Amino acid sequence: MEMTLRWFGTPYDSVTLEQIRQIPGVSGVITTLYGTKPGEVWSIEDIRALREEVEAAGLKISGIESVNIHDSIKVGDDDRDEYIDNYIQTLKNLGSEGIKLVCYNFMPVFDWTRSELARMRPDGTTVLAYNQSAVDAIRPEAMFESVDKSANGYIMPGWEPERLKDVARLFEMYNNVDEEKLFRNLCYFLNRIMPVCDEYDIDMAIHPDDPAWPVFGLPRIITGKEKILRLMAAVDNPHNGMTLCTGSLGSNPKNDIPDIIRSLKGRVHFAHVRNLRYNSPDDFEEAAHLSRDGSMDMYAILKALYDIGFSGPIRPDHGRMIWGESAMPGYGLYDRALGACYLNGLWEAIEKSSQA
Ligand code: DNO
Repeated sequence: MEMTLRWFGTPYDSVTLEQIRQIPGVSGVITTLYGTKPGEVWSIEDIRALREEVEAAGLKISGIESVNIHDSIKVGDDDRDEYIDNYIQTLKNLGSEGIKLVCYNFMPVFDWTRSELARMRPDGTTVLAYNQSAVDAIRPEAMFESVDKSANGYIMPGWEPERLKDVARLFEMYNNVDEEKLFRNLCYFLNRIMPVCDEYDIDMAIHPDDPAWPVFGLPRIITGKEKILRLMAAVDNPHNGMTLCTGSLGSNPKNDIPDIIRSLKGRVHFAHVRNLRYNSPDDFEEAAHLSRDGSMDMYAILKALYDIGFSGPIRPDHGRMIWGESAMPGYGLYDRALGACYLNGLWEAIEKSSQA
């Protein structure tokens, strides 16, 4: 296991590489070329400049989150092959710069969805939260505006204003796309990119849908154990793997996360570990990483990762906003640093007690 922190790049993040380097036990960042649009080729020069900046700060690039997928690929439009060719070129460029892990998602239109980006908790901290009735009551356009307005001036991942300014057209693209078609399009994409992943030893790590059910009537396909295992079997190559995101899978309390982890031995390439608190079947909010602050057993989750021999990067996920910090919601320094220390502590205890 390698502890990392997500970092959006100097122009986009309030957190610096120097700060990340000072978190005990964090040796790498998970980063991206945040200014690129889905479908563009990432040039070797841009990738190299990013790598050199990270390395100059004494860290390494442990993986990319995300190389986003163009909607034409998700929908299966006539021009999808051109966009897949571009994706393949990006993978080759990443591979030749020594980057071997790519996190992506296959959610239509939006990436993750939350109804609030700063819900106040009794201790004065704020967290991201999801309320189904609030989501049901809002149009997607209004949702975008509200996310954009509450993002403290940052661009939230997956909510790029330029792509989403025409939400209605994006929704139209998905008119004839049901779960089955989306699944087939995902397999088509993966089958086309696997040869280059084999050649450059790149692990593709699909991120689960967040929340783990359809929103705004759009299909969602990476929501639980059965569907994940179906994908692993459909493209049965070890480079086709998962980002095990506890907060996303865990949005549905019926998902038994340690069991899902154990069923995915060899296919978990990356882990996002964070806790959630369920308030009602309709409502959850994010919590501190500590088990007793939320509804998940973080020890059981890490123990399952340890038991399947997980050796990839792990990162604390969304943190609370604490100590007056102003940052991209979920991505401040302080609470994620606390999360990294807590997860490192749990891991050390698991490791030592397993070897005793
Ligand atoms: C939200 C993140 C997601 C994730 C993508 C992966 O904060 O977990 O935006 O990065 O779904 O492609």
